[in-house]
Amino acid sequence: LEVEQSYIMIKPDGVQRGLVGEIISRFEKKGFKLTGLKLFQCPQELAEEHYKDLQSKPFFPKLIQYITSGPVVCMAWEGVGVVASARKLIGATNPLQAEPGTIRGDLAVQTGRNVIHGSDSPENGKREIGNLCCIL
Ligand code: DAT
Ligand code: MG
Repeated sequence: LEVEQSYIMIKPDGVQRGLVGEIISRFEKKGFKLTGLKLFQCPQELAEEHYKDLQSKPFFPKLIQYITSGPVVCMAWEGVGVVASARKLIGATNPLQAEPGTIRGDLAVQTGRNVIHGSDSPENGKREIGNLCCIL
């Protein structure tokens, strides 16, 4: 396993519901290193770029509407195996199928309001951090 970076984004519902501290705390306690953080209102074009692989899905317009509906918290987390480990901390896409103890399993109900994004590969981690989490 190599040192890698994951793009972790707290979605607008997570920010509105006051879950930022709770979510950051879980990554800190696990032992990963926070290397970038910002509050960001995602413009439509960037949201479409971020989710471009899902362009053809019927839920795509709603997904873009949701992600651009309020500020998100963009973060870069670094560590050995952080991409796969973050996906485990986050839990399944559908919060009703996410295990208790995971972020989605503990804090969410709907797929369309699932609180958090995490990169699905180290390559996408790099790409997403370049796109959205351009710190400083
Ligand atoms: P994940 O966020 O777990 O990586 P994904 O990349 O497959 O899941 O999809 C990105 C987001 O799109 C997901 O967090 C919520 C939304 N989404 C996925 N599948 C959906 C569905 N069947 N209905 C509504 N929204 C969906
Ligand atoms: Mg995904």
